[in-house]
Amino acid sequence: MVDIKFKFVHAADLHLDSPFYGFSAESEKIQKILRDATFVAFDNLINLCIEEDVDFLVIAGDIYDEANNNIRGQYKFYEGMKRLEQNGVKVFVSHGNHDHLGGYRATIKWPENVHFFSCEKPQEIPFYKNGTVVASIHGVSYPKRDVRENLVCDFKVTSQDTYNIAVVHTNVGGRSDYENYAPCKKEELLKKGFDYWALGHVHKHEIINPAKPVIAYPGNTQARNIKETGSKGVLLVEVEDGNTSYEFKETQYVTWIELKQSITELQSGEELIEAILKKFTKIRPQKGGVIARLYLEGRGELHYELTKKGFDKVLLELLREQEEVERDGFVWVESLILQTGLRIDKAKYLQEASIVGDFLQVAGKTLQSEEFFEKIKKSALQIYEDVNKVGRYISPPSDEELKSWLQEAEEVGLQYLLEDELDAT
Ligand SMILES: [Mn+2]
Repeated sequence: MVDIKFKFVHAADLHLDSPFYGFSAESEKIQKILRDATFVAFDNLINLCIEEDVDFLVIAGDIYDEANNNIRGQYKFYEGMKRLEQNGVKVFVSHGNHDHLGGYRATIKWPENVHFFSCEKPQEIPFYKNGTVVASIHGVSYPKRDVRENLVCDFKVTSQDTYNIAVVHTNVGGRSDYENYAPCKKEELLKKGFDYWALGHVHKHEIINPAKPVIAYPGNTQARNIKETGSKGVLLVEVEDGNTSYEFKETQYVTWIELKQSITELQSGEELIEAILKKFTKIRPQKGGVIARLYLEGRGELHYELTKKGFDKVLLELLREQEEVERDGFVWVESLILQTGLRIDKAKYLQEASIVGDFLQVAGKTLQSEEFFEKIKKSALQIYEDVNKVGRYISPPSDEELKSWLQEAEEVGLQYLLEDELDAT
C-alpha cells in the first residue's frame, strides 16, 4: 500500500430542495427557512471540505430530492462544485433513487473536478496525489428510480496496492423502513476486499463495520421531518499507512427533536410556560435552529384547561410568537401533542358501581385486547391505502401512535362523563 496520507469526506442523501411537507399553513418565515435548510447544510458540507483541506469528496446518492423537478438544486450543486474546484477538491458522485440518471438534467457544463459515475457497471477512477495513485474510487449510479437488483456484486478490487473506496446507494440487509433499492448483505461487503464502503440511502447515521473494511452510512445532511431526529452530517475520513480514522461532522441547519413536559406538578398556565421555556434554554443551539414536537403528559390540574378551554392552542401560539426564526438559535414548536389526563383517582372510580366505573372497566379491557387492537389497526391503515397519494405526504401511524390514540379516546370519554362535575368546580 502506498504510504501517502490523504483525507476525504463521505456524504450522502443531501436531498437538495426538499419541500418539508406540512408547514404551509403556519408561518411563511419558517417555511422559507426549512426550504433553504438543505442548501445551508450543503454549504456547511462544502465549507467543511475546504476548511479541512480534504483531497476529495464522495457522495453516495440522492443529491436532489426529486429526479425531475430539481433545477434549483442542480444550480446550487453546481455552485458548490465550482467552489471545490477553486480549492482543489475532487468530487465523485454515485446517483441513487432520488437523483437517478433517467431524470431531468439541466444543461450545465460541470467543472472538471467532478466525476459522475455511469449506470452501466461499476467504474474505477484512480486518485493521484503528488504524482502517485493513492486511492481508487469505484462507483455506479442508478439508471432509474426503482433498482431492485444487487449492484454490489459487480464491484471488484483490481489492485490491492491502493486504497479502494466503493461508493454506492444501497439498502444493506434489506431494512424494512427504507425502500429495498439495490439490496445487498453486510457479509458480501466484508468479503470484497475494499477498504471503505461509502454508502448512501439510509438517513440515520450508522457505522455498519468499524474497520477493514469501514462500512458506513453518514446519514442525510439535513433532516426533513420528525422521524429524522438528532444530529445530521457527514464523515471526515483520514487515511494514513492504509489505516482509516473517521469522525462524524454535523452539517444540519435545523435539528428535529421530541420534547416532553409533564403537567403533574404544575398548577397554572404560567408555570407550564416557564417550565417549557426552561427546556428551550437547554436545547437552544448556537447556530441554526431546533424544530420541536412538544408532548405534554401526566395527570394534572391543567388537563381540563388544555383540552376543554383551548389553552393548548393559545400555548402553541405564545411559544411560537416569541421566537425570531430568522436568527440563529430559534426553537420552533412544530406541533403540540396532548397526552395528559384528568387529575382523578382512576383506581377509586374503577371500584365504583357507577357509569364512570363501568366505562373505565370496559375501556381498560378493550385497550388490553390484542384482537381489538388488530381490528382498529386494520381499519385505520385502510385509509392510507384507499386515499390515493395520502401515503406520499403523511406516513401511516405506528403501533405506538395508534395505542396513544386509544388512550386519548379513553380520556375524552372520561372527560365527557365527568363534565358536569368538572364544570362545577
Ligand atoms: Mn435518501
